[in-house]
Amino acid sequence: MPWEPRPEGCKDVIWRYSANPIIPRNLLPTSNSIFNSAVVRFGDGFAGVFRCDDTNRRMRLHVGFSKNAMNWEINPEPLKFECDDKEIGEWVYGYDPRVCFIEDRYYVTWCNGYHGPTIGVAWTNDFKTFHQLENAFLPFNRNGVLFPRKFNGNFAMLSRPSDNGHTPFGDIFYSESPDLCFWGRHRHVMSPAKFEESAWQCTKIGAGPIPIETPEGWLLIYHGVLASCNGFVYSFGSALLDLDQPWKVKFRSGPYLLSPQTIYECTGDVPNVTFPCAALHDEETGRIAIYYGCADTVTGLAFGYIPEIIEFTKKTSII
Ligand code: BMA
Repeated sequence: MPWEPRPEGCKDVIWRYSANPIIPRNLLPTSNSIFNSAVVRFGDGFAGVFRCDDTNRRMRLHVGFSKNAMNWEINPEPLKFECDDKEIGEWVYGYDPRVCFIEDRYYVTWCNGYHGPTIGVAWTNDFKTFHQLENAFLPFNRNGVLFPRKFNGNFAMLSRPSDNGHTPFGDIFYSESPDLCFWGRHRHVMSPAKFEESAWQCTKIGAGPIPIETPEGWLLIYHGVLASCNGFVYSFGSALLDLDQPWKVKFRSGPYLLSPQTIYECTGDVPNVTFPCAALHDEETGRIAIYYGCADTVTGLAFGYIPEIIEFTKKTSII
């Protein structure tokens, strides 16, 4: 997996890759921007589903492959889902994908246009054919993130009910499904923080990469939004969720892990956005590489150690 050691003198829990951004906005002849994307290990390399907004400014998903998870070859043609039901399969728009391996296949969840944004679900074995299932929830919803294993035989997903626009609110919820068609057992996970306590996450929050199972709980990296006098600012932080009842939050970081500070995070189509959608990690070394969209324009990479992130989450917790 990609890795670069912590720079000398750096005391931050996570640090940016020195060659960021790893994916430029115009990698494809038709791309306006490539960001908020999902990557996973696949075969002897890596695969991913990328948010590529085109130069019509339409939000499209594209499949990509890489040997080292840093240099990506992204298909110039948009991803086309196969779906038995025309009403569900009709493409309107899609963005902010996540990819999760559960049991024997890869599942893609994304923000799917169906009378407004909701959570689309599909699966693939080969990143060539994608079988689209029912939308998980009613509109409006965003940031649908599956857990990598079942709970009492049920699939589990985090999501963030929203509105049809640039939602000025948002809590994270948990839901279960026996078949990825019917969803229920909805539970509240967490609300935005109090402004006085942790302002970067006081307007809305949403799950980021697929949660990582650790002995201390599910490590959830999530984005949080501050409504500043100059618009929304998207940072990200970390939480630890109960291993058996993942809607119960044990710890939640007060400070952010990363906020928009570099030129590529602060300038672009939407300034001041760092938006994580995927992470690769190594059990043995504890290393983690977090993929995040920068200013809704390019894709960046940040590194850290899972044990250090857990320690930070507990030490700074606002719970
Ligand atoms: C959210 C989503 C994200 C985007 C963010 C900042 O509502 O649309 O895709 O990165 O806004 O524009």
